[in-house]
Amino acid sequence: MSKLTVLKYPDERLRTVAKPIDSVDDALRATIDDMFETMYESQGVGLAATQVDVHRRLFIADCSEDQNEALVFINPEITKAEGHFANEEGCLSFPGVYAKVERAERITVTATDRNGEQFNLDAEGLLAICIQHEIDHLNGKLFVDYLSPLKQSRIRKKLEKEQRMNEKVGAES
Ligand code: GNR
Ligand code: NI
Repeated sequence: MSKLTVLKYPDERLRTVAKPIDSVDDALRATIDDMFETMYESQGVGLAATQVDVHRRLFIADCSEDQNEALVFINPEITKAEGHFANEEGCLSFPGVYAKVERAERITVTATDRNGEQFNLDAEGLLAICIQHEIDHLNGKLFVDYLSPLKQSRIRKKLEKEQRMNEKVGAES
């Protein structure tokens, strides 16, 4: 297993629309294992393949307290969405950025798991938010897209500045 690099906003590759997966094989399972290592090491509750520059319809999530409820979603589709709910979100592609986003409160999702079996899942709370956030990633959509242009431009400037500073530190050491 190896930790993967997470693309950071405003990297244009985060805008790629991911392609459906037609077979679940060992190579895909190896990518899934690397994604779990990356997500757990980064203290994330979800990670979309798009974020690690793999443009296939796949994401993982673990919204449990003890990091022991690993979920894999291949070719996910939301089949039912009810209610509205605004919650503070973060994203591993936006270090240190948090913003309130409105989502559906309860959803039903259908997807394929790491063994190639189809399943349905009803979700609410953080898991429901996370699933909607991850499916957005697979469509090239980011949580800041829901914010005002002013907030988006502030976030872009802040992250661009931080990345310039990180590059400078990297070059010096
Ligand atoms: O780790 C994450 N936390 C989070 C918190 C609120 C709403 C969504 C998320 S997902 C995020 C990890 C991530 O960037 N997934 O794409
Ligand atoms: Ni994210």
